[in-house]
Amino acid sequence: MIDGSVTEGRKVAWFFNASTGVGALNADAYALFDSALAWALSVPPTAPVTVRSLSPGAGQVGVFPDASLRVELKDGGSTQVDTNTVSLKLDANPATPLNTSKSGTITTLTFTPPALFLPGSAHAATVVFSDTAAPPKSFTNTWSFTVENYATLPGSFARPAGTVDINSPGFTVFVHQARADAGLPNNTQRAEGQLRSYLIDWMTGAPYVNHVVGGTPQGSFVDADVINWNQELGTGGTGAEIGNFRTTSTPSFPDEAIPGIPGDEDSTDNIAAELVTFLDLPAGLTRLGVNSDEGFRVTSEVHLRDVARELPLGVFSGSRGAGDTLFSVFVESAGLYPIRLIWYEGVGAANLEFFSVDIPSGQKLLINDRSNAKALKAYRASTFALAPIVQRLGPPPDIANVNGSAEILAELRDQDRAVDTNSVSLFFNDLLILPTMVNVSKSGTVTRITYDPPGLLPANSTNQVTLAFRDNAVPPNSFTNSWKFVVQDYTGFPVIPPSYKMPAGSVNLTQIGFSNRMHQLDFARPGGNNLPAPELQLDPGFPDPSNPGQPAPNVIDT
Ligand SMILES: [Ca+2]
Ligand SMILES: [Ca+2]
Ligand SMILES: [Ca+2]
Repeated sequence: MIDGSVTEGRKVAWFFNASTGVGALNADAYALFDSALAWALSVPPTAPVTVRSLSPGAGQVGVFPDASLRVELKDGGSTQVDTNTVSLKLDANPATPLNTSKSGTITTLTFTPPALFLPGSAHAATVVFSDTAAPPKSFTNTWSFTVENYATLPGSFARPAGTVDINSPGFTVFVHQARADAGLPNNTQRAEGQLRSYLIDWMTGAPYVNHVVGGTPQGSFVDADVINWNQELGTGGTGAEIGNFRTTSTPSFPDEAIPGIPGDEDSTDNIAAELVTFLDLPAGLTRLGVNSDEGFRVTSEVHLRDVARELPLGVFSGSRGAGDTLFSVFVESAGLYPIRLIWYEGVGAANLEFFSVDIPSGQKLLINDRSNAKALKAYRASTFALAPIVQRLGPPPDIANVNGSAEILAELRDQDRAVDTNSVSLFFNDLLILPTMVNVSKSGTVTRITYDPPGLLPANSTNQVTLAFRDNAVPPNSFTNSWKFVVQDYTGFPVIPPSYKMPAGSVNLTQIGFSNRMHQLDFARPGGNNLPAPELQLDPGFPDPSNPGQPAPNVIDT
């Protein structure tokens, strides 16, 4: 149609029923309308066979490593897909065996690759087919997709036999809540700083005070069943449930309050929580999921909380309403694996669900749902002694644009074992730094190591720091951490030459602060608010327009 409401090639029916008046219904009109619709929607004889759908989708990212390929072809108006001509290729290799089936006008091809796709790998697939025209017409479609960058959990991370208490179901939880008006940002870095007591409250210059109510010690809780937290189930909440698991879901999982929330300010905001558990994981591919408002991060590591060694498994960093993130993990061998989940919340609603996905059925199962044999079991207690960990490195690993005068920082935290502060050695760009140049101090459980490289680090230079230390186990465990950072290109920055330095003894160090010279005109400054007009105002001054030949007076109120 000329107004573009009907596209080219589409049939159009106009009809009317002259036997009824305007606005009156006639039973015959329904049949007339139905047949007109059926006629209008029937495929025109010239319509070609088409690709109706592709899975994984064209350009899709984060494709599951165990994804199958699925293609749907649709018959045309007078030509059909010749199912004997269909072939599929994956990365230039024939996709065989290819399962082909036809139902109605739809031909469906499916292929399950014999092995998992590698983490983060890119792939191209091509489907080729012909129609039943004489002569037949051939069609080729190529598309690409990228696989999820999933982690492989090494067998060495599993807890040794007998070191996990199988009578301790659930999770060890620590919850921290900053003051109600803290306005904390939503990202992993904030949550880690808040949980590890190095996020500083600018109002006090000290770490944020924890406003969580209860716990032994304060903020420390046990959650012995499943994680299905929702702030609305806490004191004063609306009781409105959220996420995949609710009282009304099948099976029923009533939402539960967040431990310690609302805190002593009656607030449900600015929360961070750490959940530690030992998951009973089968060998092979496992799919985990977190439903969160706001973000979360899941890691594994032998000595949990070590930022230098942790293995990231899944993450959502940022703000969101209750939403799912699914992530796959390849487990080398069955065992009990240490898992750390951190979760954080800014303002508004707050929730957290931790689940696995039954891969064949796609069903979501809350972790540690002991009523379901398919659910992963979680245990909260282990006698395995945790070594001291690296909790902060500066400049952070792999960061660019670092100030050329940066100091090196490493912060270690004792866990079940403590750092032997006499064992610390630091290498900078492969040179051992003299112990007298390295500052090692210990306060409580935190060992702080700093080193200030002399002078400026070269612009654009890549610098490597290696830190080695031992703990107080008998015999001691040794640890080595290396990280790199890149210095900013400061070559174009203005340089203050050494000759500008004030001669020694010429500055009175008892007179702190600034000297100010103020000048105010009682008329509009010639040249306005642009240099050099203000410089001229200060020296030599403007002529006084009302007193020719005299400099304009300074009218500042002294
Ligand atoms: Ca629970
Ligand atoms: Ca829920
Ligand atoms: Ca929120």
